[in-house]
Amino acid sequence: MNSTPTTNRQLQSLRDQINQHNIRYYVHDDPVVSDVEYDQLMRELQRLEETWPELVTPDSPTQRVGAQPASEFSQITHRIPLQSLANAMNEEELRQFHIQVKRFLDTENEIEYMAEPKLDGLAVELVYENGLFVHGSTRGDGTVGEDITQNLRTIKSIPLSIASPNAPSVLEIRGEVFMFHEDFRQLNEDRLMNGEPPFANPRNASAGSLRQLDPRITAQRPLRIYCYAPGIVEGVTITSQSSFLQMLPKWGFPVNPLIKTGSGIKFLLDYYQKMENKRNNLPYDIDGAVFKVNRFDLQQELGVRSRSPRWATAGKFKAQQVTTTILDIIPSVGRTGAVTPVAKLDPVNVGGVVVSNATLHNQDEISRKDVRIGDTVLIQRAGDVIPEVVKVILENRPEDTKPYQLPDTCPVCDHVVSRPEGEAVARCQNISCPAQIKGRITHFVSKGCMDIDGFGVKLVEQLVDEGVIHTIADIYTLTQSRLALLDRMGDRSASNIIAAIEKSKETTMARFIHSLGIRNVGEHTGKVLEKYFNGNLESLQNADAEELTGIFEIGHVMAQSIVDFFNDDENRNIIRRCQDSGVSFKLPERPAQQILSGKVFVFTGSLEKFTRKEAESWVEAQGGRASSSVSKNTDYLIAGPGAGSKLAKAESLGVIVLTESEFLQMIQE
Ligand code: 5U1
Repeated sequence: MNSTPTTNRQLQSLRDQINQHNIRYYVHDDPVVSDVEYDQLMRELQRLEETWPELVTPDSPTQRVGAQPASEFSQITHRIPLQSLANAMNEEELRQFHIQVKRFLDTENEIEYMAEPKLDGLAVELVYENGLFVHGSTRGDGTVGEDITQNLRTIKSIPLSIASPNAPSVLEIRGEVFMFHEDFRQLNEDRLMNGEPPFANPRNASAGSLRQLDPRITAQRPLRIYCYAPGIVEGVTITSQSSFLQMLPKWGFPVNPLIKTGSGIKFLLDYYQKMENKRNNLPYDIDGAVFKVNRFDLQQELGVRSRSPRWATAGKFKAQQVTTTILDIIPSVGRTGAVTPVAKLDPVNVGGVVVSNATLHNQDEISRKDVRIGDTVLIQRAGDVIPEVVKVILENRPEDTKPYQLPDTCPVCDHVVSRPEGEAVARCQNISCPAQIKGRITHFVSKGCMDIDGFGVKLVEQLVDEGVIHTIADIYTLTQSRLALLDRMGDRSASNIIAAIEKSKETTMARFIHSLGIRNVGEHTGKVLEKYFNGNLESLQNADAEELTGIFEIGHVMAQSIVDFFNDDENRNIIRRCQDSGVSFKLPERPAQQILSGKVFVFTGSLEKFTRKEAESWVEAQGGRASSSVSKNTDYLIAGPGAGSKLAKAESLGVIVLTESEFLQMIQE
């Protein structure tokens, strides 16, 4: 049978009606048809599409569950990384955020913010090209996520095509996938009826559902999405977070109805307080409130740190607390030798997560709280932070308890444990302690470091316990045949691990520095050092504390840790062995001629001839560095009209001050 234009129109009309009903239901929470009427439209569409399969379009509502089960998820590199949010744990930290924003922007004007509830779900990215949903991914490590397009297509609140005729040609949207409490309760009830284990909480249920290899299973899970941020947007100009969130429902995307804009610290504190009061009455889990500087140009100016933007913060709510009993206290030894007492608890559910360990931090904390084995304690869990013991319920203390004292020898290697003066942490002094070795290697191979896929804690433990590896350099001597000898290790896994080790060899100096586990040196410092030493590890190894403290963002403690680390012959030897095995660094790209090499610039006031972002990128392209604050290390302050405290400080420090025109002339020369 041949289709006719009438059939085509009929099909399109049905698709439009169903899409509009989805938007009424999921975006506006205001359905205008009953479930029965909606189902009738779907059935009619299915019937017609079965008759004319050549007329089925990829964005038809019948095409949400089409794909066959996959064997694994492929990876997607986000074109703009999905950053995480810095946390403000209380009102004071929220005030600090506001102060820092104003200081950074060097303004006395009130800052406009957008406030949103922080959903406890899973961050995803949706990508639309020419109005069609083309792929979607998990956040992953922020740079690379998993391709879960087929699963996201099954979520009815995600449009498969954009409703509006003037949709952007490219639209990337970030949002949170989550479940309503009521849907979660029903899902668990059904699972119990079917003899399946229930999910611990809505977040786990959402994560488990999104990571199904078979989209037909995901389709049965009551997932929702609220969208909250743009990635790349082409074809329309949007200037603020609030205008973006206003556009989203017009394009068919659900946005949390509790978002609000307002100005100043009072707005931030009021919203934070209101959301915390509302928290237990909302139909879904939230664990805080997100605050973003509203204007995109100001967001640009504020820029990003290594993982989180300066223009946003998550105001986290107070921790959830419950009581339980301490069954035992076990000292645990970390990669720096720090001995941390861990309370083994009678497992207890805290806000949907079963907790069986809590940190007791150190001996001083144990003594101050007088925590003993057998005590009933109040524990708390705040977000992703390790649960901790808040206090002992003394009324419930059994009779024969004894004060707890950490052992003075290492529980792993029996070597002496000592506590340097003025420090709270006791450390095992044996750098060959197996616990430290395992900790250092586990850190080295972890995701944020050398990112050796498949090299988990269990494998590290096996390899160290069997004496196969002792240092990070030994990782690069592993062979497939040696790995295959390990218990529960197949040939295929061994080959995958060797491939991942090989892949990790091409890295960056920043990543490698972070991976070495130098005390007080994290990911961001790795980047700072890479930039300063221009990818030359040799120069870093030979730098003294004076040179290091001269680098913006490197303080005395950090500088000393770095010097101590590289003064150790064993550490140098391990690094050399890694390099001999092929570990090499991609050099940061720089132009041949660098007229501003090593020069530090600060921009202040309202710039009229160029944007701050442009100026910063010119400076960086010529080997200089843009900084946010004036210090003795600043070489030039570029002051636009209305420059305030930074100008005064620069003058007092004798920093060269240039106008915008002088700066332009300088870089053009
Ligand atoms: N509501 C909301 N949640 N959330 C999470 N907004 C928001 N923004 C985020 C994240 C990670 O990141 C911004 C940096 C876009």
